Amino acid sequence: MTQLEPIAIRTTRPAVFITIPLSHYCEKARWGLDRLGLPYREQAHAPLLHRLATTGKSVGGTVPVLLHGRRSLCDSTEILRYADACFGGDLLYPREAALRAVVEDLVLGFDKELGVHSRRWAYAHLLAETKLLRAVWAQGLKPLQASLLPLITPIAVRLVRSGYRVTPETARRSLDRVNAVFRGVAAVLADERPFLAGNRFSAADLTFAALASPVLFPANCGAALPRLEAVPARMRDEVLRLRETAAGRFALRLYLNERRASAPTAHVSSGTIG
Ligand SMILES: N[C@@H](CCC(=O)N[C@@H](CS)C(=O)NCC(=O)O)C(=O)O
Repeated sequence: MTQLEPIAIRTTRPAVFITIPLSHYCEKARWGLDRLGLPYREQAHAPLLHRLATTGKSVGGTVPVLLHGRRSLCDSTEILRYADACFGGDLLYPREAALRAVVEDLVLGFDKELGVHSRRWAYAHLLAETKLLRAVWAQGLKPLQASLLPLITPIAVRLVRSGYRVTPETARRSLDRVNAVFRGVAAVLADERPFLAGNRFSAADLTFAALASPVLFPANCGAALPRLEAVPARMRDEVLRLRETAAGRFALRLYLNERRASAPTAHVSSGTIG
């Protein structure tokens, strides 16, 4: 794995990385930060309470948000581009223009399609499992936020259901969309290339694997996913099936070979109200 010395950022204090630990978009950004070794301190939030930290920073108050020096990056792709640039570029985003355009295109496509549909499908199974969800949402929180979870969970469940339009019908359609993305990825990989764009790992591979994590539950994943054994059988069966597809195997291989653990400076702590 390529690792450059972070010359440009050595003097800056660790970035603040605002997350909901279950979020796969947060996992996407976290993977980039970990891979490049950009020092950060993760500030974990319960859903709803994250708004206290993100409102006025990101469009719609979403996570992840990265605060670094005077910069605030409010979207997972922006964070990947920024981290890459901090280390001189050409690590997650190829310097060569045509190849970079391919990577940008793939990332955008996964953001808009895979990320939305893998999340909706996963929530369709998890929203009914209130106890499990609450335990997952509690991971990484400081005691005050964790103590508010019993109060917040029923409201957050309702908001997630309506905000992401989670119904049995939309969940079925979302699974179809995930399957279609997986087929597309399998088609790209059919010539036995090792990565999606060019012959080395890029933001495209990272984004695919991270945004597929809610349907694959990869070992090594930095998101606070429940244990696969703890989820409803119908969800588990589908995860096991997707893991056996060519794209599923590819994502699991990326997690195994390309996802190293969080940097030693990184740790989950709670947010401003914790
Ligand atoms: N385009 C954004 C999407 C981020 C996103 O949808 N984040 C979700 C968590 S997975 C979120 O913040 N949801 C809570 C909210 O909308 O307030 C990115 O890539 O960062």
